[in-house]
Amino acid sequence: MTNSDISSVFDHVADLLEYQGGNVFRVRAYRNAAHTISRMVESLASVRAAPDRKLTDIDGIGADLAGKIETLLDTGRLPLLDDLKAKIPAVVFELMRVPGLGPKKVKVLVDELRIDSLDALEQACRDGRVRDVKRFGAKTEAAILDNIAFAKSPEHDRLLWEEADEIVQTVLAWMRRCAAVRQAEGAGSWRRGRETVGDIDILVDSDDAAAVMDHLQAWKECGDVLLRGDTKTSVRGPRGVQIDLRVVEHDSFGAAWQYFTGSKDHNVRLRSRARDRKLTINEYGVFPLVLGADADAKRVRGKKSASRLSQAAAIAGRTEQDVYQAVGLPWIPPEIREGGDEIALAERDELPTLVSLDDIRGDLHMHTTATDGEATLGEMVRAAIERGLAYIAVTDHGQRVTMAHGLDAKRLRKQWGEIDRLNDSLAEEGRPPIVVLKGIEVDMLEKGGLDLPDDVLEEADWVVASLHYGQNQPRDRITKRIIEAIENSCVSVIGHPTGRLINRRPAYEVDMEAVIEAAAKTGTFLEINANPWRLDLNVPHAAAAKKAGVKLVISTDAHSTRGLDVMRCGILQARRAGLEKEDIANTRSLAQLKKLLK
Ligand code: DGT
Ligand code: CA
Ligand code: CA
Ligand code: ZN
Repeated sequence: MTNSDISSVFDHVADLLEYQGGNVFRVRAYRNAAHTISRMVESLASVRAAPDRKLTDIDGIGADLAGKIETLLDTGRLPLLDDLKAKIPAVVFELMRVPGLGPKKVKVLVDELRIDSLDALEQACRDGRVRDVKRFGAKTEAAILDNIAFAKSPEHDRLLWEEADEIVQTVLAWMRRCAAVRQAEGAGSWRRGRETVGDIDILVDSDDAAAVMDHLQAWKECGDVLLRGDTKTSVRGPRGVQIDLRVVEHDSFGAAWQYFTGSKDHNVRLRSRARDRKLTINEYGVFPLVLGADADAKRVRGKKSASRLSQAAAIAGRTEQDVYQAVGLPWIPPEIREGGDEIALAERDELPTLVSLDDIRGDLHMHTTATDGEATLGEMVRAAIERGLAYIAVTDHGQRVTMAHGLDAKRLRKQWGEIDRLNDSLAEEGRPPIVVLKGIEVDMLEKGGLDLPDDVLEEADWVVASLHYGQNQPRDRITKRIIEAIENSCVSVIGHPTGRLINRRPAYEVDMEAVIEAAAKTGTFLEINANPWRLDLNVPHAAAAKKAGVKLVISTDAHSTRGLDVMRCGILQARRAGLEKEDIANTRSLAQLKKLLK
């Protein structure tokens, strides 16, 4: 079990104990442990294995929790959680998936309204019965109704890309240990870098499909086998995710990789292009279109003999490049294979040169222990140097974010003093390995304005303005707050401009067109927040910003040193929006970035 698995088990336990009305200190202990573990850099397994370390050295982990961690590491289960689950009706889990419904509210709904399903809750809201429950009211009722629609959508029951990536990397590493495997790769939505992934698609080049499928089933993380055919098997992997494994022959690998990477829309368009050229494309290769051949291919699809038979006539199939070339196209990056204008662009040789991780020179949004970060200023700077960054901006929260002990002018200036001294000492060693910008993440206040005065912000090198409070305000109010910040000459960038949290919370109501227009007019940047839960701006908005001439900033919003590593998630998002190096401000050198600043 990974740290995040164990963290979510503890979170789950905390929820269920809270539902039962358990001891608040016990609930809090699980909650805190979950939080700490989710932010640890080292894996719990390695802490446990180290001879000179103990699990109980970790903040908030006493002997009892350490024992539970060991049980989880050894068995992958926690008897306490199983007990709790057995005692609590299933509807509770269903209801807790609704954003904004915690264990306490769920308990009231179940006890007082005898709610026994999500549908029943929806009906109760429609009937106006929820508003009469103590401490609920009409506004809460309306919010619950909205959030039920959100929770019900299958769109919100998918893995985050980063979670899927962890599984993909582990399963590929395992598959590559099998002697029968010539090549193993990931495909599907994971390869296209989608925000979320439904199931995981793995492709293997091998002559011995049975041995390859046996190897997958021998993986210690392999759960139920859902299906097993001659060349395809589907199994349950970690977190219950479905893994589809397909085994193909060497000369078909490129065709199969192309086919199973998708998207479906992209493939449909590619096939119709092939047809225009008297060709047919399938997962075995590209073939001359002869009357009846397609029907043949359908009839025999998936049979080994059939793939051999069709290979005799294949004009491409070994690599993806060959497949695209056979229909007169350059290779198209997976992130833009969504059935938009990518084939037209490829045809005209106008595919964008998508931004890549290597292009990034700086990270302009991060937190330290001065507010809600886990690492000190020095630790963050060192981690940024290790990651090869040329500059960073330290952007702790402004004073409005009381929960995070936000900075007032005095504490902020004190931090900036530390940053000055740090830059000086880095410069003493000759060419400084990194430059640290004096930044701040100010809050756009509910009533308008920012939570720190302009005379303070004028001293900053970099100002992120974000909207954390009053997210339920009407659309025009929120839009006005954001545009006001954009028009403030001190503000460099708008942080996570729509506030959405994937699978958890929809974006607030905002007129993005007006925001983009104002950003273009004033030369304010918009953020692509790289945190895998946020990825905010989303793809359509980021593409629209580019079109309007707005520069984007890809930032990690790191709250720990490990948090700096999510930059790659933001890069994938930018690539899917078709963004190039030129469109991203933090691909510039610091000198160029400063010129670009308004
Ligand atoms: P997901 O799993 O919901 O995140 O999305 P995908 O894109 O990974 O979809 P999945 O796993 O159903 O299929 C993987 C790829 O295989 C898909 O992107 C295209 C290809 N594929 C699957 N089924 C079909 C099909 O019926 N027709 C075509 N043209 N392609 C298909
Ligand atoms: Ca898939
Ligand atoms: Ca699949
Ligand atoms: Zn932040």
